[in-house]
Amino acid sequence: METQPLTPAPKKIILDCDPGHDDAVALLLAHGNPDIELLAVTTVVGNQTLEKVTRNALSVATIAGITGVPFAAGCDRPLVRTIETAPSIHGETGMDGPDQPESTIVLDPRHAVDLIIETVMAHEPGTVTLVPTAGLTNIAMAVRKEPRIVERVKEVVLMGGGYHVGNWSAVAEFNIIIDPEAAHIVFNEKWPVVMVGLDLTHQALATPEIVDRIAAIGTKPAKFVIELMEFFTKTYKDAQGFEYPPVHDPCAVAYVIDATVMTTRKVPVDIELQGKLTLGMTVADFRTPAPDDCHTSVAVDLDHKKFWDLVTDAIVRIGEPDAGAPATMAAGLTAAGGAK
Ligand SMILES: [Ca+2]
Repeated sequence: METQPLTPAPKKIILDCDPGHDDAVALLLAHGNPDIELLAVTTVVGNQTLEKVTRNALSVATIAGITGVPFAAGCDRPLVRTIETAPSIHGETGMDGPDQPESTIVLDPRHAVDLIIETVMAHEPGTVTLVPTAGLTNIAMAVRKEPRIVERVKEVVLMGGGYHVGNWSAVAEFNIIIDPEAAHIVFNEKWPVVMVGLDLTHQALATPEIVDRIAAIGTKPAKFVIELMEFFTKTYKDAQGFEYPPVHDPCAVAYVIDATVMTTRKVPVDIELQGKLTLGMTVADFRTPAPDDCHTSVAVDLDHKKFWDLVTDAIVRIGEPDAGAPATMAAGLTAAGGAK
């Protein structure tokens, strides 16, 4: 019998995102968690324009001290529909609230779609997980340009949709409804798809206890998250009637780290493209038994404590990065940062 290695190899992911307050937390979780190897970060129009969300992604990278990971910008509009952004939730910058540093990180010159394809094809089959936390335009384009990625990707763990709840219409979630044709492509390819939808992410509330725990970390990245959550709390209260904001996107990263952070159920899911009232609905078929060829599953119940333990642990591990800007770091580090 082979002995098990003490530490399993980190899980390789590509994060495709539209920062975005919760995307920022997803990026911090992916960077700070030792079980994740962040291969690439790609951006796509969504919460704000491509230009804005890309700038935001680089800002987060600067704050968190992420180096050696390619960042690439992708599609600046959906496949078919006109651009729809979410300033009511994320503000005019897409990440309103904290001051954002001007990033010195240089974007990878490749289009995000090419970076996704090249990264997947360069790694062993079955080792790369795609984690989209935005509209699925880049992923759909990648699979159309290089269909072999379907066989090579380990699974697609996406934040989007909801089987019993919508947030951008009565039945549709933002990431799906902004580019339903792209979602249709991604859900209908025969790779394993885990839909971490609103049913799950509405359990990932940043309660005052959670915010206090993050504040107690005392570092600049922690302060950044607190300022994000302050803004997010207000907009989620005003625009969606939430007492505490649901922090959607890191749930998908958390699932890759430790699948026991949530329960899932294998059910067929398809995307409504025709419905006058139901465009972008993730139609989940809960009749049993699920067909043998069912390749989609949906997230159901979140272990709230385990999830936030992962997030806070990642922020603690990130510590007080020097952000690759030594000229500005001579002064201003808080004493609290040294304690972690
Ligand atoms: Ca997002």
